Amino acid sequence: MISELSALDDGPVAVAGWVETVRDQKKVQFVVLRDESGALQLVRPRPEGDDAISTAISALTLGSFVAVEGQLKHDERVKLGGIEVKVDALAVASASEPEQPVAADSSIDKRLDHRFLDLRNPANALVFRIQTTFEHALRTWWVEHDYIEIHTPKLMASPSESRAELFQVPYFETTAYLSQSPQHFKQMAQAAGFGKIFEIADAFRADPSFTARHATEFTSIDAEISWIDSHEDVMAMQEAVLVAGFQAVAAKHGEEIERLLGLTVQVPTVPFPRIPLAEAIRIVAERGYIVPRADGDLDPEGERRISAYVQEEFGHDFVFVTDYASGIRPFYHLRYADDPSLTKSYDLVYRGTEISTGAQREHRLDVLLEQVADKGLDPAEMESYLEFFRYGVPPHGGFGMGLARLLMLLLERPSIRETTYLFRGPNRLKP
Ligand code: AMO
Repeated sequence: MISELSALDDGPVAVAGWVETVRDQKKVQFVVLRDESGALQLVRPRPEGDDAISTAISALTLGSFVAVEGQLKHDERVKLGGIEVKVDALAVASASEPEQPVAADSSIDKRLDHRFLDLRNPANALVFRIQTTFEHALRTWWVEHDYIEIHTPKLMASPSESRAELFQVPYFETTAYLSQSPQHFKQMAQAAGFGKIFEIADAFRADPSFTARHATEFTSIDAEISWIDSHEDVMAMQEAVLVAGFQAVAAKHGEEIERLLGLTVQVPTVPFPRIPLAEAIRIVAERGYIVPRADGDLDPEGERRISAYVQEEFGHDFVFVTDYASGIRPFYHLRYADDPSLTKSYDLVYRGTEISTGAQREHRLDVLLEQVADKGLDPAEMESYLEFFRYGVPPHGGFGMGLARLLMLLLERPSIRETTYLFRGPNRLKP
């Protein structure tokens, strides 16, 4: 790998990568070669009357993948890492067409059309190294805490969240739905006595919006745990696992993130601030913003405002907004015994945007059936879900969190299009 060269002594080496620039001068030819680990200057003094190698270098098109043998030389004057390789042999594995369809300043749509070229940009590829480290850290935390990893089906007989935003697919003689969330099956794992589970997998929403934070297919990070006293236990677990993820990213990529993205990773402190929704609405109102939603939920501007308040007041990037009204929460959220108008639930807002929803779930079948009726839902349609509650189930709760949203906010990217490997939206199914 190119990144390994500087540790080697001068002498023969073999490297491979794609051509980033060519400076085809009269006396000497320079090529910048890049692989996934870094970039390297290749040099070749031009022989009188040219030869096969100098002709091949002159003919190189940007982006072509080439393999090179040559002599490594340390030289402080070389800006790119203080090393260069003098070319002895060069083979083009696969030539690029001469015109590259995208540049760093192309529109995001153009870049996504040619995502594989866009991802050759080291800053764009770094997002997915960070994602790998982050997911690995979460998974490690859960595995070390005895969680079971589950893989739930994405083809469903009934909607997993609501009838809205639902993709239907022909399924032999019937219709299937694409899973909007593993909600049902992570709860099933509690009825199965698994105790603590997690899943990192795709979720689908037929959401027609074109915002920076909505996709029709996204990676959802989900966890569910038994024997909780309230949503507080879920929040405590979620903040611990997030800290593990942030610590791992800061340790492994902190320097590269500074260099390529100009950002410092802030590992959050625990506990994250918690503010009941009614109080959050009051705080932003006192600070001049009346949330315009009739249903009493925070709108995106309200989320930004409460985050700004938390940042000023507590110096924290995260806030758990808790105790949502029953009217704006799904039927499965557990309601307070002394005030059934409120649920034991929360949204996690990070730097002004909701990244997660969590709650204690209603595990008592009789109460659950009342809440199903209260929401005007048809219990017959939910029979296979309700079945999980007929033979005993412990008190439980969990959360779902959008991976791309979190990365967008962490890395200060303008859209989840930048932090999703291949974005899917209402008018994007390719590549
Ligand atoms: P919710 O619907 O709030 O909750 O989704 C949880 C989190 O998933 C992410 N998300 C999305 N990301 C990108 N594009 C979308 N269209 C999109 N929709 C949702 C967000 C959001 O906060 N079952 C519950 C979770 C639970 O209670 O365990 C649920 O799905 O980051």
